[in-house]
Amino acid sequence: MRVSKEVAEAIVRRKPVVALESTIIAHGMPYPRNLETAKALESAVREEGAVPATIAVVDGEPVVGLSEDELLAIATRKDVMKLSRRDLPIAVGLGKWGATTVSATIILAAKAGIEVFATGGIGGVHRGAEDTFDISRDLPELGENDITVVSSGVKAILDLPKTLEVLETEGVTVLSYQAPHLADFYSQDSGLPVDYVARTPEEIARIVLARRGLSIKGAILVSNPCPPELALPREKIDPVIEQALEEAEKEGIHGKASTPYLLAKIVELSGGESLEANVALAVNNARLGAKIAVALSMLKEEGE
Ligand code: PSU
Ligand code: MN
Repeated sequence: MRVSKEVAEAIVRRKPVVALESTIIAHGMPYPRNLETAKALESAVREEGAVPATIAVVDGEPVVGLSEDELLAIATRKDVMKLSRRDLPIAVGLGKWGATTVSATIILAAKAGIEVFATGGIGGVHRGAEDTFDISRDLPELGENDITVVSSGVKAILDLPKTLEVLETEGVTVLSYQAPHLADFYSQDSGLPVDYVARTPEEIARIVLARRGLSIKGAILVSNPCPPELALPREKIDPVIEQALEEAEKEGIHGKASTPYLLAKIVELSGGESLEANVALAVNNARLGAKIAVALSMLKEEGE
C-alpha cells in the first residue's frame, strides 16, 4: 500500500486526516462533474484544516492519498473496477485499476490509521432484499472497523428501516448532526430515529474516544443531511426513485451494477437535479468530516 507523503506525515504527527472514497467518482457520477466533485471534496477538507486522502487502487497498488493525475485517471478511465472487500484481491493481484466503495475504503483507511472518512451515502439493505439478499458489504465493514463515517444517512434507493436494523445488529453507533432524524440522501429527513442527535463536532469526537476507550470494535456513523438549498423534497424525488427501480427491474440489473445504474437513472430522470444534490451533500459531508477530525485531534492533545 502506498500512502502519499502529505498523508503519511499528517498521520505520524497526529494531524487531522479525512479519507475519501473513489467509487462515487468512478461509478457514482458522470464526467466532468465527478472530477470537479473529487476536487471540491478535497478542497472542503483542506478549508476546514484537515488533510484529504482519496483512496483507490492504481495499477494494482492500493493508494491512500491520490495525486492529481491519479484522480483524473479514476474519473475518466473506462477500465476502473468497482471494488468492495471481495474485489480488492483481484485488482491488486492482477494489477488493475479500481475505485473503492465504502467497504474497501474503510479497509484501506483503517490500515493506514485514518480515523474519519466522508462519503455521499453508504450502501445498505436494498429494497426487496428478502428475495434478492442484496445487502451491501458496507454494513458489516462498519461493524468491524474503528472508524467514523460521515454520510447523508443511507442512499434513498435502499430500504432505510431495514438498513437501520442491520446497523443495530452490527453494533454501529448512529448519530445525526444537528438534525432530528436519519438523513435520506437527496432529501433531508427520513423521519427515522438515530441513537443520538449531536450538536457539535466535539460531542461526536467525545463519543468516538469513549467507544475506543471501551474497546468496542466497529464504526460510528454520522448522518448529515443534504444542504437545504439543493435538497429535493420527497414528493419530487420519491416518484423518480420508484421509476428508476422499475426500469432496473425491467432491464434485469442486479448485484454490483445496481447502485451505479440507479444513481445514473435518477440523474437522467430528475433532469440533473439529483446530481447537484449529490455533489452538495458529499461536499458538506467532507466538511463535517474535517471538523470532526480536527475536534478529535484537539481532544487527544488535551488528554495527553
Ligand atoms: N455515495 C454516493 N455515491 C456513490 C456511493 C456512495 O453519493 O456511488 C457508492 C459507495 O461507494 C458505496 C456504494 O459503498 O455506492 C454502494 O454500492 P453497493 O450498493 O453495490 O454496495
Ligand atoms: Mn449489493
